[in-house]
Amino acid sequence: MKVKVAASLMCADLARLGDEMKKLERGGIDLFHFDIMDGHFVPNLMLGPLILESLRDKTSLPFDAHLQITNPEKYIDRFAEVGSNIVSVHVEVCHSLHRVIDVIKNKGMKASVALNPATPLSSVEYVLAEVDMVLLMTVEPGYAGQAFIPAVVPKIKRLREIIEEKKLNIDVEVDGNINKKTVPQVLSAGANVLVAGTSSIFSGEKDLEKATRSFRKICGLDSSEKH
Ligand code: S6P
Ligand code: MG
Repeated sequence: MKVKVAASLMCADLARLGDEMKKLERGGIDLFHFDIMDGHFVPNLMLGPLILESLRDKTSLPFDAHLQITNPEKYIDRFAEVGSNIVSVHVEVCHSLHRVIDVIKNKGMKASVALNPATPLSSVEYVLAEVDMVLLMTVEPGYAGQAFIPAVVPKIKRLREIIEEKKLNIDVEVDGNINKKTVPQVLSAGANVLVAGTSSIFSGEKDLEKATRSFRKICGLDSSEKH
């Protein structure tokens, strides 16, 4: 599977998001990751569909919307309208997972299911053939800047084995404290979409384009390659 880096925009300078996106794009970023938080499924409040809408014409790169909200099914249409390309819903809050996945796909978007660190892989076993991506949280959702939960590494490995056994074509995204130290572990376990936040590209380096390029090198990617 092609390795891709997604920039977590909640970690960027929110007053200059359009400019930040240009720098990330020049540095070779593959996707823009938006964390939508409702203060209910997670304790924090963050972003919303209007942010995606206002940034949609700034780039042609895919928008990866990570819904950390209860009742995600109520908002799928809205996230389609504002130009999301991939929508992740948390299995912990979906009672009718097949239906939500259908709605996402019928709107022409890629469907992804997200799992908290302690949520077992069995929760997605029966929908695996329907999804384009599985997002494994490597921290508890809610905040940037948390410590990596190593128990997720064997879970990534097992998920990749299941995907291969079933001959499926599914991206495995990992989210939370993905940095120089954890990249080798998650890549060798079988993750291929890496969310970059405060522990990598947004760690305070002034030059965001350069930070993106160096992180891609750590991930074994050459920022000059076409994607
Ligand atoms: C957390 C959210 C994440 C964070 C990202 C931050 O709820 O889903 O996408 O924004 O993990 O990265 P870092 O490197 O600060 O952990
Ligand atoms: Mg996220």
